[in-house]
Amino acid sequence: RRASLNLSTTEPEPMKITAIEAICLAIPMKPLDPPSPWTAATRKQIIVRVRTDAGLTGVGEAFAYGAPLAVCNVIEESLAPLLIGQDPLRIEYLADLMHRGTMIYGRRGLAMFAISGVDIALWDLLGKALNAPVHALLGGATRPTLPVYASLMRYDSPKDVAAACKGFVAQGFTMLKLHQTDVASVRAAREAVGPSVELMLDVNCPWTPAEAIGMARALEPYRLFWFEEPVWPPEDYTGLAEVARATDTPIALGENESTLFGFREIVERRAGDILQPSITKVGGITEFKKIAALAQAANLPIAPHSFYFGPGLAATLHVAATLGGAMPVEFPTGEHETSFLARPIQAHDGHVEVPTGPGLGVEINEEAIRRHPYVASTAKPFVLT
Ligand code: SMN
Ligand code: MG
Repeated sequence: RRASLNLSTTEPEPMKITAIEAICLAIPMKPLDPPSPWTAATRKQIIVRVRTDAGLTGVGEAFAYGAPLAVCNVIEESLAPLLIGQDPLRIEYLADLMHRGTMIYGRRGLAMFAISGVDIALWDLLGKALNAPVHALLGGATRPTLPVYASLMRYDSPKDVAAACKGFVAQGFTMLKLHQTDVASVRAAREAVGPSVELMLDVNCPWTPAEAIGMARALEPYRLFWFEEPVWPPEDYTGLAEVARATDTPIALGENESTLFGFREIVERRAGDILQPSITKVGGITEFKKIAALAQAANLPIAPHSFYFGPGLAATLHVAATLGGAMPVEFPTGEHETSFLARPIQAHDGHVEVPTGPGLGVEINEEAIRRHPYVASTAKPFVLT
């Protein structure tokens, strides 16, 4: 059977999707030094596989925070029946089917995470079918490597933050993002790394706009590269716009928003300075590229959210490679006991190579699937604020 784009009615039958699998994993993290209260939650991972009658399989990644079984259920019970029997290469059409099929309970959150995972797998499949890397299908990479920043977990004290920062700088990172919510930790980080390392602060939505403005001012001496999601709730774009106007520090936001229309809201309200769409949450590669065009028209930079280790990180790199611009891609810190990629994506000197193989250019480590099936009782949810 031909594995190529086929829109003609006289050509042989196009390939068909035969199965969609969502695989929930719970892979413990290797201990961090200093330790972080967040490592337990990072064990929960989801791999998506789209199988076809041509023998080709696409792989994707979905994220779920505390509810991976729910995301896997949306994929297997709700999305798979829509897609099985369809031509996998008609991605726009299939994305539209998935968006409409989950409309009444989706649009943002777990159902959109599910769509994202399937969409990423469809792009991997398209690349494999055409023997081309995903970035080539999106218009080509602007460069072979991308700058990344080390995204630190949360630590228990300013002393631990300083030690962690020193460790990541020693590994070659020149940009670090903290997940602390206090000024003392930022001061300790700046003292530990000196003036030439860029520091970002991600507080995950704790404050009123007035409190956030107070914090932004208190943090100004430490010259943050950006201040991420300072306002509760994340979708208070009016409040975020107030904070953005009141400080010279760039405000970054968007990892909790989904879809082109969600980002249109952010852009229209001028809610911040740097957009952070997340490929496993916004609707996958298909939706991300539309958001990228919107950002370009609004003249706002994108610094992709990607606290991902597998196909989700690879997908981010392929799209980010086509964007150009100076913003770094998020690179997660911490390491699973068994990587779920056969060859884990690695950073060198603060950069990551854009994968070059067909599709996403990554391969799943089957051993991780065998050894670490999801076990609900051992996993604690993220507590962000
Ligand atoms: C984040 C959230 C949860 C876990 C790790 C990191 C974060 C980000 O908001 O990646 O920006
Ligand atoms: Mg964040």
